[in-house]
Amino acid sequence: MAPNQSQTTQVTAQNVSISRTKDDFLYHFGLSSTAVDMPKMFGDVKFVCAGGSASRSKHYAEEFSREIGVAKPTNLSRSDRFVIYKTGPVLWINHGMGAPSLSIMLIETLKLLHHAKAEDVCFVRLGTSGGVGVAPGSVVISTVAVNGELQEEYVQWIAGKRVTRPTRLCPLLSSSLSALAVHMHLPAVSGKTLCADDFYEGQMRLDGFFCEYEEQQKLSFLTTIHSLGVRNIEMESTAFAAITGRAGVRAAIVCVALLNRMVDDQVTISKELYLDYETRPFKLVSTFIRKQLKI
Ligand code: R2B
Ligand code: URA
Repeated sequence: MAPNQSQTTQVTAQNVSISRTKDDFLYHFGLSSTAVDMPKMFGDVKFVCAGGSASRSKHYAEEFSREIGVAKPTNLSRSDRFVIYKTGPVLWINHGMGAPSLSIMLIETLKLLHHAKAEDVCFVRLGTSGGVGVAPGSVVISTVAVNGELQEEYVQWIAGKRVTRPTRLCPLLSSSLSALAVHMHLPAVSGKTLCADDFYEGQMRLDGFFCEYEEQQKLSFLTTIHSLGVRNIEMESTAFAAITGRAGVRAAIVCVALLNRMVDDQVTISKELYLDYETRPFKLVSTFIRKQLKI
């Protein structure tokens, strides 16, 4: 996993107009590529840690700054859509909920890293999810991301046509994280992650405003996906895996299960337990990063 000096890979936009443009405005970060010195500010980035909520990203960044002994970071984003915190060579950026929001964040982060001429960058999503046959609090390290049709694909519609992109996570990154989780005695499992396009019907919940299936059908679906190796359900993994894979950067997904969907639909855990659970992906990923970067 350590960046191999002889094989550095610069993040490079696969769009000639971006390479030619004088000034590129990253609208959802409120940052222009010429107003700030991108190589100076972001050229050293080696890890991008992404999570859904802005406050969780801030919390993770502040905790990491304490761990590595650097100043408490401030939000570098100039827009209220996303936050960006930088602690040494690690960025903490939120992506909101669902693939469309995540895709905007990832594309603008990749463009930012392109302008910064950053090299050998790894992306990690630290998130929450619904476990499938795993106990609440388990950390699920994704091996593969599948869409609602259980295909390892992220679906886009471009010019009125359905375009599919393969979902690619870095197997070495995932297996290294799994080995570290064992070493740290964290309750972790590795398995496939189902990416749904909504929280309710798309995840076979029985507690939505609409529901046209029975409990038996929900359980049958969850049993089927469990037998196919799915261990959790969330809402961004296919886009995350496909966009990073297409960009040629390594990526991993580490999500804590807030509940076991075989048992519950409602997320009713206490605030204290929620905070404890959402710290688990951070503990694993921050330890991993510190080992990799020797910081
Ligand atoms: C997990 O939690 C969010 C929904 O509550 C969503 O962003 C996800 O993937
Ligand atoms: N996030 C999801 O998408 N689903 C859950 O069940 C919990 C968190």
